[in-house]
Amino acid sequence: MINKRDFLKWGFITGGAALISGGVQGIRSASSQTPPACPPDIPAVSPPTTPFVHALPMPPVLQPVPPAQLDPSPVPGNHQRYSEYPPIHYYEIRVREALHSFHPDLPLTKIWGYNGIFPGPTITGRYGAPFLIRIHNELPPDHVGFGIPQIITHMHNFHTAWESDGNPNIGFVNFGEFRDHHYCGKYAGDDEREALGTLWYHDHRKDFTAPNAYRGLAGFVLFFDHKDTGNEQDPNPQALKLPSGQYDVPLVFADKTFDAAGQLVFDQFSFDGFLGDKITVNGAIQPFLKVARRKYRFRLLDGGPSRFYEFFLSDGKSFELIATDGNLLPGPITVESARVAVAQRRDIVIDFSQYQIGDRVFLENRLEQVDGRGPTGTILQHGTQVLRFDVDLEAADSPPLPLSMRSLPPINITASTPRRTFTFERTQGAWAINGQFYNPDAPVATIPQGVPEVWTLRNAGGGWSHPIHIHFEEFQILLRNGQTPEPEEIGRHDVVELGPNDEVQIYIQFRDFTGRYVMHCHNTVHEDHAMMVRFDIVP
Ligand SMILES: [Cu+2]
Repeated sequence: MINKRDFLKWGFITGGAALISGGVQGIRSASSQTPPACPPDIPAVSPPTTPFVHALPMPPVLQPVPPAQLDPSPVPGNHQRYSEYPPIHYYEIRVREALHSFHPDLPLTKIWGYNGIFPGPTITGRYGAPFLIRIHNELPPDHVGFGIPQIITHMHNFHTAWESDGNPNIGFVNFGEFRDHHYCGKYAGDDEREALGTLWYHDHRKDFTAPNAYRGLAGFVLFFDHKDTGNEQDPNPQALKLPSGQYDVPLVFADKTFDAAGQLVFDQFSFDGFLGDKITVNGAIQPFLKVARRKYRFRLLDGGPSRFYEFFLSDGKSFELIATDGNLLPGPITVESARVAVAQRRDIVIDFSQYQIGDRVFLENRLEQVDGRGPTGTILQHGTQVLRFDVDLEAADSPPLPLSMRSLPPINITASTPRRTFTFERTQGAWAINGQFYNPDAPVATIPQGVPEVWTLRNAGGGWSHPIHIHFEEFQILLRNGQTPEPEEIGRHDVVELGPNDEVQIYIQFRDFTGRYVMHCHNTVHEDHAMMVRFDIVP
């Protein structure tokens, strides 16, 4: 079950690093742990769990509340948006500590969840329908252990005015308090080519994003419009008729480590990043999903904190990539794997009609990663099976995938297009951008609204990978290491993987709203240790 290399690694992790579990701080000894039963790419301390004995959970859809319940709204900066984009729907979320079952073999785990669940309830909406969410903090104020019971919620990467964006420094919500977030529900630049479908929300509290999100503060946001309608039978001629309803399945991957009592373990003292030894899918360790012989849309999300994934079907069959970071591609791309860095989303369509009833196929992560630095670059022959599909029944299929989905907005670069360079590096044991640690009081760039820019994002090396996230607007990749991007990267993005020594050139513009936004590494441990900049958009 365990080879020498793994044992050494395991011994190092458990004996050499100070781990914090369930609010108790201390050094864990290897001898007190159950030997790992998990794949060799993961240093293990969690108790063993039986694979594929429980069904994949699906987070419930958040239901609206009567508007009167939420008036008057208290965020001053928001009032100007209300008249322009009056909310049509109102929601309320309570952030609570609760008990959660990650696996029937484990004792119940204390988590933090939006409405007390992980993943949080799925927020759904349509372009053209502004909405407001009131988020209450009901976390225990006397909390002990990793994480801080103070929250800021970021809806990643909705096109949001800055005062509702979840800026990591602004509007800490303490126990008993709430904050209203107002979402205009508009396309960036009022351009339907800029629609995003698969988004997510998560905690973004400065310095504590990694532990707070690791405790469970993450959920999906699914947005629809007249093309991506959420109805595979939609008679509207513009509708893309993508698999919908029970055949449209969001999947959030989050790796976690558990102690013998089933409580979450997190290493607060490694700035490299944190890897868990159990990969959870929608809050379950190695679940199964019964599928019909037809097409399914899966929305893959890497929920972090630090692991990158490359997903394959265990039998090597191909599938269709249809969206990157929530942006539908110009057309489906046939791929054998889907790679997701922390916070990235990849929408794929798997056609199970190629299987027979009774067949079983696994979703497998074959990307080797042995520490928080990032993937080693090796694609394993046999990776970690994270989800089993059980082909179980017949069902009517959705129409064939459309050949064309959403065209890309144009790129307009001239000799006078402003250019900026950002270098991501390790400095003094922490993480810096252009040699500076995050300073929320000083913008590194003051950017004129509506002017396209070309940014160069450089990884200064050292063997680290950084998934770089820019708030508010999506970008297109012009060049990766001097080459035009591979087909999988031609779409619009809000996170780009910056591998060791990579240099990526992007095209971006900031429209519609002025204000304070941030760019940061979404390895949330790097983010918490200062790899973030503030930029301001000015009229
Ligand atoms: Cu990083």
